[in-house]
Amino acid sequence: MRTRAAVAFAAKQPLEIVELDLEGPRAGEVLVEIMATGICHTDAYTLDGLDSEGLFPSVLGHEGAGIVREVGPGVTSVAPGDHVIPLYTPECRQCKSCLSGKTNLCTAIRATQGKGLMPDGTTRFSYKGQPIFHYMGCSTFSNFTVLPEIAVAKIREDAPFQTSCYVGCGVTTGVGAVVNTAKVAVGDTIIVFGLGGIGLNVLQGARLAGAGMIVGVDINPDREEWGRRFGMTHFVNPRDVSGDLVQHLVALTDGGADYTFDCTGNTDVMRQALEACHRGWGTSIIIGVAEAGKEISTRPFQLVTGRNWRGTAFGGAKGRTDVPKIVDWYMNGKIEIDPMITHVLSLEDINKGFDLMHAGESIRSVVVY
Ligand code: NAD
Ligand code: AHE
Ligand code: ZN
Repeated sequence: MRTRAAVAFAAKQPLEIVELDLEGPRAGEVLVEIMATGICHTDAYTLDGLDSEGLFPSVLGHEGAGIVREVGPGVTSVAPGDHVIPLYTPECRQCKSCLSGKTNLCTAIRATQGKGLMPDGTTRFSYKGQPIFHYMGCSTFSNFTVLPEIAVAKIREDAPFQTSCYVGCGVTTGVGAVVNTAKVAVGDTIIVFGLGGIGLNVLQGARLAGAGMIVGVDINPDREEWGRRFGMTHFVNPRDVSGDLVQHLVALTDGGADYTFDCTGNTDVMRQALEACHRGWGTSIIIGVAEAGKEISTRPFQLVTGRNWRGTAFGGAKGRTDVPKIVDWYMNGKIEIDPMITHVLSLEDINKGFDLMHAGESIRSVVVY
């Protein structure tokens, strides 16, 4: 079949809207009509050539929602007509990682996914006879895409695509980092660095978990109002702090936070986040994705004296199990999504979404097909 898609032909170039050829689903795969997709900072990072796994030409996008249109041989867990969210972290329920009960990082198809291919080592997309790579196993910047069955979560049919697509990455990552990874307890003090599409969801996760002091840190002053809307109790703009930011935060939080979260992808900020943790027990959780070649550092004494450094992918969520529940939380009013969708665009205007993100003007831009 043919599908309209925004293709990343090369790094640092705007996406181009073209018609691609798309092969139908093979065994264990499903064809999904994507109805809406968010634009996450990770898409921008890959397009900017900062991802060590970045491949071109490819169809980016990993934050979608849509409808199953066709299933390949052997598919049993979904059927045509089902509403689904694509999962860049699949859940096979059979691999060592899934069976461990200790992680959401399913390994069933990770190797081929990182190479821009389907599990059988081939690509379903092509343009003028040339193969086009998949991205994060999702490629939601295409109106139709093919996914392994283990990489779709079936969701309720009354959830609007335009907002529930955000559960495919940002919402689950932010809220999940708080409830699954950190396991924030009632009354805990937290600091969130970076109040964008992910950080605001960390804030609302912290509110849901009953955190006490919820500090937001961002260099964009407009983010203060945004943060307060989602549960932030204190705002710090590093540019307004005259002395050392870490000392300022440690003083503000009576010795440091129980949990800090990096939602910037900046390795200097990651160090600040670790060092703003409380001596003896504070844990810093890295969510941000750093550019290829960057490394984190701190004095080992920071860890000797009881601070912990951790990371999280997709908020520690097991996609097929947890994503439908998070959509329920949204539909039942436990968490908010609608106000964070600041811009709704057509596929033709997708590059505007990247511009808005870089200008700090959007929280989430969503493309509706
Ligand atoms: P975003 O662009 O919407 O937000 C980033 C925010 O960080 C902005 O508000 C910006 O002003 C702020 N910021 C930038 N530099 C800062 C600094 N030095 N100090 C304080 N604040 C600063 O991006 P997003 O979509 O929220 O994504 C955030 C990060 O999370 C990205 O690195 C993205 O790749 C990553 N991410 C990781 C996962 C995961 O599973 N681990 C999932 C989604 C996104
Ligand atoms: N490909 C990069 C790493 C990118 C990365 O860390 N991705 C996150 C999700 S970001 C979503 O917006 C993730 O899930 N990581 C776990 C995984 O298995 O990819 C690199 O550094 O090579
Ligand atoms: Zn993302």
